[in-house]
Amino acid sequence: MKKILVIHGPNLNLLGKREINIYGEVTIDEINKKLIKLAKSKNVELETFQSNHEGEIVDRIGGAKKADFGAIVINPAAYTHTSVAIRDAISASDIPVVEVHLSNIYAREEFRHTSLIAPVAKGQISGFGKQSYLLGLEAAIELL
Ligand code: CA2
Repeated sequence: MKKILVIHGPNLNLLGKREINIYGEVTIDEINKKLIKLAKSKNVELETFQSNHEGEIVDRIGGAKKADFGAIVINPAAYTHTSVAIRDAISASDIPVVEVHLSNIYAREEFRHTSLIAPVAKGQISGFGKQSYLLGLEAAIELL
């Protein structure tokens, strides 16, 4: 069976608990449940992973191909704008990576307008709330 890894970056564990005006009421568990349901309907195995630690995210990306994942969907959260380490890990991963964001990063503060990840991702989906993840997963499944 084909496998996809979904990675949630720092603070996304707080979804639905804080900053509801920006990110809405949806929780990470609800997003994961919807993703797993969509994956099942497409006969794809899905694993989800959230971390607040850059190195842990780098390790998961680096090990993804060996662990038989055919694609990654990632919301790098704040690391989108800062992490050369995550960018380099994606660049070296040898599998397609889809970048997703709940909010439209280009409609927010200027420091969010730059993604270090976008140039090494297959594509980016930004601004559709939890739907960004579902669209990202559909794109990743097509890329398998
Ligand atoms: O829109 C997105 O998905 C972001 O990746 C979310 C990041 C932000 O730094 C990016 O610029 C855009 C923030 C994730 C933290 O989420 C929180 C959720 C609830 C409470 C606090 C933070």
